[in-house]
Amino acid sequence: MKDDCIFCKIANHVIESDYVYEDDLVAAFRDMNPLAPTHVLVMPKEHYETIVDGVPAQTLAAMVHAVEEVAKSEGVAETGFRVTTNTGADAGQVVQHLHLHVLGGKRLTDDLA
Ligand code: DGP
Repeated sequence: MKDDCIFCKIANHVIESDYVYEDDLVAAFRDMNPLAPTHVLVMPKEHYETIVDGVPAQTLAAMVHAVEEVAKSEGVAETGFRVTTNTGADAGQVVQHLHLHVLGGKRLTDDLA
């Protein structure tokens, strides 16, 4: 855990949040500025800055599993949803702790770029 990282603190319950899924490796909680009816952040409990920061395969698999669990529990697995991860400055990454955005619950726009 990185002491000055807000997502480390939330993922490890140093600060509590609105969790929707959790296991040994991963936590998922609602984004504080939701862009869609479902906007959940899925992240590892260990600190990695981005998806290209040497994340172990087991952790990546746990994150994908968490996406499936969240999509099902949020009711968007059938209707459709989007998974994104902002990586670095050009993508506008604000929090430097790897996280996947799970967005759904409405018809999403095409403007990914
Ligand atoms: P980005 O790093 O660009 O993927 O954006 C970070 C996202 O994390 C943004 O949608 C807002 C959200 N966020 C930032 N700080 C907190 C927080 O303390 N709690 C929650 N629930 N969400 C946060």
